[in-house]
Amino acid sequence: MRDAVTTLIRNYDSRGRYLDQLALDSLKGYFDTGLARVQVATMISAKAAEIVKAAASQLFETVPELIRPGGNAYTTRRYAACLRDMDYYLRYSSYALVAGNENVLDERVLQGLRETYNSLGVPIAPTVVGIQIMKDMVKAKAAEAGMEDTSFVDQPFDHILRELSEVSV
Ligand SMILES: CCC1=C(C)/C(=C/C2=NC(=C\c3[nH]c(/C=C4\NC(=O)[C@H](C)[C@H]4CC)c(C)c3CCC(=O)O)/C(CCC(=O)O)=C2C)NC1=O
Repeated sequence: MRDAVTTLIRNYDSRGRYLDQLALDSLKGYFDTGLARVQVATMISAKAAEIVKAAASQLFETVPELIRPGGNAYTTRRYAACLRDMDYYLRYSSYALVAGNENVLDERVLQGLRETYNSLGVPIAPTVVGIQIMKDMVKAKAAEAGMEDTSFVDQPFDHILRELSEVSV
């Protein structure tokens, strides 16, 4: 698992170089958003259950077939599995936000995920919609809490969306 600082140092060390201006600018960007990253992660921790529940109901309103007979989230077990997956995406996104790096998502969440979903018939397009809804909710809550620039919140969510859909978002 890596973060913004270790990734950068690793990069420079592999070339035997001192940190240059580019490196220091990128570190400055990370530290400048550091407090905001922790604030958003704290907000996510406090409101995770609420966010997952609200995002799931919005998803099921948008794609009602999912919870009808024959839908992948139909039956209590699969409904619960779907909400649990959404909770995974939210929790690991909060880690990646603090780390300022998406490596934790690659290692812990995304590895083999498409294959698992395909073999179980879990549809990827609505999963993407669900993650997008959570991203928008987190950003809206951060803005409500008075945060002016919430653009850094996009990074982990967009990373998952990109990897899942394998198209640029
Ligand atoms: C921490 C990393 C991690 C991830 C990401 C993860 C995902 C994950 N989701 C699964 C299943 C599932 N995932 C879903 C999700 C959905 N179905 C839908 O229609 C919706 C679109 C969507 C919710 C948004 C469902 C319904 C299942 C159960 C499928 C089945 O067993 O038939 C499974 C198969 C095993 C199981 O049921 O637990 C895995 C491994 N597991 C992990 O350990």
